[in-house]
Amino acid sequence: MYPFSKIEKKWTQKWLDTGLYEPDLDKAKKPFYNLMMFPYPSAEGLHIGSVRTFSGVDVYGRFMRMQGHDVLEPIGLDGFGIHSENYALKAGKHPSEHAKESEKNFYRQLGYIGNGFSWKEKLETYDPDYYKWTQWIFIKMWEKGLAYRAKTSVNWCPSCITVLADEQVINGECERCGTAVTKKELEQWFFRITKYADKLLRNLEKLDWPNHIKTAQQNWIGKSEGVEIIFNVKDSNSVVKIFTTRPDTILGATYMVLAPEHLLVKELKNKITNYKKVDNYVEKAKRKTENDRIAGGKTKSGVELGGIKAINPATKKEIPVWIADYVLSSYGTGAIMAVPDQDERDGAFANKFKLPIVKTKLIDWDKAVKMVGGKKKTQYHLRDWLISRQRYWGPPIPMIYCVRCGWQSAPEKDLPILLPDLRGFRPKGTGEAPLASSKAFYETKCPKCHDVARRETDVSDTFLDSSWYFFRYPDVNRREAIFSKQRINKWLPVDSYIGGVEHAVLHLLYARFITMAFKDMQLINFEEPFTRLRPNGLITLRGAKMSKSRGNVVDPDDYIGKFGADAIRLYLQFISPLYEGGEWRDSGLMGSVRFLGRVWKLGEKMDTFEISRNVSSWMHKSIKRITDGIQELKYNTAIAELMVIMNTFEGNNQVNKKDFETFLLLLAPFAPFITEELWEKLGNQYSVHNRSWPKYIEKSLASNQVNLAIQVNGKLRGTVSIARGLAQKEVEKIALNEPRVFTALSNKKHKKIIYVQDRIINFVV
Ligand code: ANZ
Ligand code: ZN
Repeated sequence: MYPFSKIEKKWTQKWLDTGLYEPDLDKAKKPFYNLMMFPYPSAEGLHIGSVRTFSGVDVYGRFMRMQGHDVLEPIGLDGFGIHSENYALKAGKHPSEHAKESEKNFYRQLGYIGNGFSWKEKLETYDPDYYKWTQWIFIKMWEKGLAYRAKTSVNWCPSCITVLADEQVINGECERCGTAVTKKELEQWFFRITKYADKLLRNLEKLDWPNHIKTAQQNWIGKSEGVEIIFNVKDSNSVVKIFTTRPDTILGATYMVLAPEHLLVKELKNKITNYKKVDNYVEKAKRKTENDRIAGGKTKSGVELGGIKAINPATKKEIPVWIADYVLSSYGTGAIMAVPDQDERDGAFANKFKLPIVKTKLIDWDKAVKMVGGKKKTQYHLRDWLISRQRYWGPPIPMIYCVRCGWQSAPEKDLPILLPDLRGFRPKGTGEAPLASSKAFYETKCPKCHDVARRETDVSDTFLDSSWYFFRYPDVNRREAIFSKQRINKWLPVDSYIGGVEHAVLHLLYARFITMAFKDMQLINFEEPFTRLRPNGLITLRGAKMSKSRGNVVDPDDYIGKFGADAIRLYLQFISPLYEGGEWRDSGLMGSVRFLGRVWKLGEKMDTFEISRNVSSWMHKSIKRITDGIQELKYNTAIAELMVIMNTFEGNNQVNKKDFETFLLLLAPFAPFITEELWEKLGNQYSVHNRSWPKYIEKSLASNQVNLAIQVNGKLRGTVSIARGLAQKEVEKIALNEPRVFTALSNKKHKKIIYVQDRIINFVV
């Protein structure tokens, strides 16, 4: 083994001292913003899967730097939020203490993996210098009418004891803790993401993103074109407005269904003959999760509104009106016309409750609208982003309530509204946030009338913290503004973004929304934050996802001291393309350890040779393969090619120094330490990492030269470059002249020659 410990320490320090990875943020000529998704570290530290993503992103950054770009590769952490707070609760610690420990451990580990981080641009979401601007964004959203307060039925996690946004309910469960989510009527803060529904949808087309992520966003936004039609209630002034995408089926509408929470139920209270039963059902439905309700397709339930009939405007027939929980209050108008003959769910419901079914005569879509006076309407499934949380560990929402003047934003000069060091931070379960117990916090003055007023005690969603962090990195030290427009327009949009696909409709949607809002506030001049997005694969151990609590984890701390960062990095990228996953094997790591050992050995004796100032022609194909592999994040193929080059070197008795230097340049993004050391040993100028990436000559690719392997008894003894299609007799002559072959054969007579045209000649003795 080579002295990796010494080498890695030496260069980590020198890179820091010389600011090798700090681009000039104002003067950079070819800015390249190389970003990985914002990590939220746990106290347990990194596992090897995160190291793979981080170093995988770094390979790309180093490659782009050698292509002449000024690369910004910042790092920071997302430490606010329910996830960290829940962990602190479990560990019996205050979230701020827990955060301090995780932060220290996180940066310690990131310090040794050999990434070219721009450390000066570091940021943490719980730093008041950062969340001051998170609060500032809230105020701007309020000023632009993009933040509002409303009472609706919202998602409630009974375990985290807080509300959640729709995007944070995954298959009916809390995104953070996996508990089944229920509904609650509460007044909450929302961001009007629906204002951008159409733009969020339309812009997808021009993004260089994986298709499955685009599709996920498309489905989540869920555009549907339909009509709103009014049905009159018999003997009443009340009407039912429905939303349908199939007005052409209206002749088959034999009954109606309202969502249980529909306002009409209360409005018609005096007319409904079975109100008690109806009210019972409404109460029961409220306690169900939305997921139960959608899945309710199998066990349909509902109650007829006794004494109520509606009139189908097309057939003029009286039809019954039901409430049922398969109709959602939050979509369309919260009411439907049921066409049991055409719609499967309506059919099942009608069968169960013996409701009339007729064979539907379809009419022309546009004609039907006209016939009943319907209004065309584009409906989106996307709902506004519920942004308030009844928790402690987040930025206090910078709003103030005055009984006389109503809701107002806190004056900007008062930012940040500091999160107080509250010992009783445990969520209460009353729907009231922990900060509501601190009079010192909530008591304030109304900015308008100066009378006593009350601060909002909810904090904002962590996803708000992470929706804008990439805007702060290029300008972390700016005091008077969130960022300078000039800086941001220079560095953003992010050129390469790599991260987990589980964020398809969470972070990736929120970040796009905030960017669009910034554009409309004229803070920036673009509207999409991430030009190229690529997912990262997952590394498994014994076939399963790594998890510390289940003891199924590879901890980089256990390996770094024994094998060094270069070997770990190289192996992690050799497993598969970065966007694919794979299984961690210690034996695989050993392969990369041995490989670097060979590179070291060759490098140590290299300085004695200098054959030519030019790169040998056979290298060009390899340069092309490695370049293409990195460009497409198929690092594994690039590394395989590096191995081919090494084999060739070892097969030859002399290695052209220029070739070896080229090899070091090609290996540098993967193994930044050993290459830097050998580069120096060969007498080159610091640093290998800002040298130009080797170029290949197109002409040489199609050259008539081939590499021929020469073996003696199947063992490689040399490689020579020969003309393609050379006669065997000629090849034998050249091969026998190779010194190492000559020595290996010494005086022995060979019995047999195995020859594979243009590839191998093997002398069997
Ligand atoms: C009559 C009809 C006939 C319908 C038919 C469908 C098929 P998307 O595509 O998702 O927009 N709908 C409307 N509001 C609803 C609500 N709040 N809860 C549950 N279902 C609701 O779906 C639109 C269709 O879903 C609408 O068109 C309506 O049923 C139903 F053969 O109206 B349709
Ligand atoms: Zn006031």
